[in-house]
Amino acid sequence: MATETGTAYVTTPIYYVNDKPHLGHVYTTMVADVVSRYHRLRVDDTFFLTGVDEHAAKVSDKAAEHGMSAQEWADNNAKAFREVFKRLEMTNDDFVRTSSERHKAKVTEYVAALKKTGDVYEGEYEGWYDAGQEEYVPENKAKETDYKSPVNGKPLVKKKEKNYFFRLEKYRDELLAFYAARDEAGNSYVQPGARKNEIVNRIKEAQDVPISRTGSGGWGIPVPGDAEQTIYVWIDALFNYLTYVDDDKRRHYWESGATHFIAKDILWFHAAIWPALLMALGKCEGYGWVWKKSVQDNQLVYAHSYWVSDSGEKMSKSLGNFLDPAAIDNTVNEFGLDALRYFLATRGPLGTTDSAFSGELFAEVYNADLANTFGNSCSRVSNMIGKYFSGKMPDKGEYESLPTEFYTPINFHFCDLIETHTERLQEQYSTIMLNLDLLSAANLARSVVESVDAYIDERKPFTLAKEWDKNETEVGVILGTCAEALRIASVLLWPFIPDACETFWERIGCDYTQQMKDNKGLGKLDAWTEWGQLEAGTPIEKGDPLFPRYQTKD
Ligand code: ME8
Repeated sequence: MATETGTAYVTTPIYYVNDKPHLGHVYTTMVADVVSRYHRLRVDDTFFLTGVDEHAAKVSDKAAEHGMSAQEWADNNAKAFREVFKRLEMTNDDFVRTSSERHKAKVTEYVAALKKTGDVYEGEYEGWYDAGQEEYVPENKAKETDYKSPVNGKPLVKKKEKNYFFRLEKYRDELLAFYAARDEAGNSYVQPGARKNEIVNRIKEAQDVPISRTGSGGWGIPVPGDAEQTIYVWIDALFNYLTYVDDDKRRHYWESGATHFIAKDILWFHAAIWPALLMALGKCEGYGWVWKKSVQDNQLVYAHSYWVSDSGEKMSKSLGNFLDPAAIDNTVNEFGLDALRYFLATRGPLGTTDSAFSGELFAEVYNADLANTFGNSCSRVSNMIGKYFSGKMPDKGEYESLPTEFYTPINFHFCDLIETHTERLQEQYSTIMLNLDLLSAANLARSVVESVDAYIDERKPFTLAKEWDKNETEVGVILGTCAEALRIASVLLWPFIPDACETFWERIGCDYTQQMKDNKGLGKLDAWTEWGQLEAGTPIEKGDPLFPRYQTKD
């Protein structure tokens, strides 16, 4: 059965520009990048969006501290984010800036529409405000944490404001029904599923939320019809997922159901307020598309855990304990971009446990998973093909017609490899990828490489080659099979280590990189994982090691 293909929309949070980017931001964007690359590899028409969130009070405060206008400060830091993402070869299709005219105009339209239906109304609000997070904390939560910020521990401030509200309470039942329907379909809206109960309980008690503030000094989007009020930064920010795809060319991405990657800190906004806003907007004239069935069925929020420092604290800008762009740059210079991408995607806090970033673990994973596995196996096989077959792909034969001794239990590794030509492997990989289990997807691809190594160790082509006249065919079958299996592994590994895979493809005469360029960046996962595409006689280049082994310094 061929894997279903279609359209994909992948997003990251838009990051505050009060300061420079750090590992946390790079992480979420990297994960979203790997997933976007997977979608493109399997021919999905993909849109990957990241960007920055500018209209926060902490941005204008920080700008004032530095004697700059909020816009100048935002411009500088937006540039820093854009540069880091470019340097890390993120494949985002656009970059959100909430100070862009496009975004501001659309948000104004959405809020005006919500005012018209009465889901946004004027009122007064008093509550506990977390200035660092720019959000109100409900009374019961505030009490639990002794009226301190659950994120940075600073005291919460009692604040009273006249402002506009969103009727979240009205959407409680619709939200709960939506959650239940998704659970029933076996496709939880909030993932990992372990995070869901807390949200559902909180929805049951949800009250209307303020969506505007006064005294922003003009930094923000004015509430339509009331220039004294500015749209609260969180509402402004959530709408980015719509504003950048709200046109005839891009709307189908939204309609396919977005995959929103975030960390657990901002889950409430994405898990409750965001779908409720969509439900409300979907009822406004001309906006039925924002909450159509395909969105309700497929949109999801994946909330990962935190990178923490060695002492277990969350890495954050305000705490000043983050791995900054310079440190990230050093890591890339030392190990290569593929290594960083691979490490973040496979050893990061994707599930429900926090991860500590350690240089030691990084080097260990690099050597074990990349240098000693894929890198070494590619060198080993191409070196032997160079030595025994003058650098030409040997004839690996048709596995159906090979001597039966190849099927004995002793040769189980060979059978493993042969199975790689079936659709099973590719299907398994796709299922895992679509479950966003990146470590298992990478492990599955690596298991093919491990089978190659085990097969070589078992059959010992280097020993067989000593009696060349007798064993030439067998050595050819072994090495040809290995080269073919490595080709398939490289296709599956491409979202994680694209640079190395593209180099390898060039060396084995596969024009996949060119094919992707010619096809709007889309690959052909199904076709490329079919067994038997390396033809006998194709030149196989040796080249330098793809991942030179890292020697630990004392
Ligand atoms: O919250 N570990 O922006 P933000 C893992 N503008 N991920 C981390 C992290 C860490 N230690 N620190 C940050 C905002 N992140 C809002 C979002 S979206 C409509 C508006 C990542 O700059 C993670 O993705 O505080 C987290 O959710 C995000 O950065 C918060 O970035």
